[in-house]
Amino acid sequence: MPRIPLIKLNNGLSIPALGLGTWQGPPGKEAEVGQAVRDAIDVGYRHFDCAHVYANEKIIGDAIQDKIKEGVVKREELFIVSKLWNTFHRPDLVEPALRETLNNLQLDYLDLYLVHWPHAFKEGSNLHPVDPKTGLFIPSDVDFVDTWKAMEEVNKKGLSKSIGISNFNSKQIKRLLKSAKIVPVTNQIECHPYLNQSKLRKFCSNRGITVTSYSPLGSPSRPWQKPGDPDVINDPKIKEIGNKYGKSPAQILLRYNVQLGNIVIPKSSNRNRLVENMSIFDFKLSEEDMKYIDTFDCNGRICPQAEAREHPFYPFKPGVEF
Ligand code: NAP
Ligand code: SBI
Repeated sequence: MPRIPLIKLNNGLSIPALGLGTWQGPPGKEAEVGQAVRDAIDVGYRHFDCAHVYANEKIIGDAIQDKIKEGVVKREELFIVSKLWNTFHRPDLVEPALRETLNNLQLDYLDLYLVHWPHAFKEGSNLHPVDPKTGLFIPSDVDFVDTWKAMEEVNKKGLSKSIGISNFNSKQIKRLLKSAKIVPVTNQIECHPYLNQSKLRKFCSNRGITVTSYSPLGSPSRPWQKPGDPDVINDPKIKEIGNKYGKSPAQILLRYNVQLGNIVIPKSSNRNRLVENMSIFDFKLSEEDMKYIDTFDCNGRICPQAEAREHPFYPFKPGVEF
């Protein structure tokens, strides 16, 4: 079984450098994730990236509980991550949202809880409140600085051993750190050769914040993909590098991310590809190849959540450098 190295967080705890993504894209595919989590635990995954908005935490919880009951793994050997959705940013909603996630996952603590996006949506039972006139998400005016205070409280209560952020830009992190008592352990952001995030990675690293890379394979089955859109896993240059090392394009993309120093969370529901994706710790890309892959950077963002673009806290506004 390939060994997955650990990365030290700024609070002394450690996270496996590779975890399983559990966002399944289009509705109707939620059930697949249960088998994927069972297979992943069997083949050696210990880190699982979940979120309330993926609407599958109960299925994942069942799979984890089965594997604990079977004696394959103990709770303390797992690293379970979830995320606070945008409709629960109001400070009084943070602990109840986390408790609902814990209930679904059938756990009494998380290893890491993230603020999923810096911008908040109108509170209520609709996770995606859209204004029919504009097609844009209806904002809430909750400030992420206030949300973070409530995140610090759930961390102090032991409901999550670590806390972090996702999709925050450098300006937003600076603002958060001005009032934060607890520095986020990670910023989970999109990262792959077409968007290698060199500035934001350096910025985070200088502040003791790790980077967790999402969509590291370019999210080839994202629901909004159109012909001609960026498709990094099918880039012939990546394939050619793979041929040189006797590795697949996915393994080159994941190894690139790991060598940047990032934690990486590819999603797969296929047992062979689960093994393929974790078999990346037995080879090293040369400095020259790392630099070559760095040159593929082309601002190729594939996960912009564009329907939030008018929100004052939208992180990817044109003009915000990184
Ligand atoms: P991804 O991991 O880049 O790509 C997943 C896709 O690649 C799936 O269609 C999968 O299909 C395919 N795949 C997996 N391994 C493969 C291989 N070895 N060869 C060829 N194809 C392969 O995309 P993602 O799901 O967008 O990102 C990963 C995770 O990051 C998510 O699941 C989620 O947990 C997290 N995420 C977080 C945010 C955020 O806002 N914080 C946003 C996006 C994603 P099969 O399943 O059929 O193998
Ligand atoms: C969803 F559950 C629905 C839509 C959606 O679009 C943006 C990307 C995202 C997200 O916010 N986090 C993900 O992992 N995928 C998502 C999730």
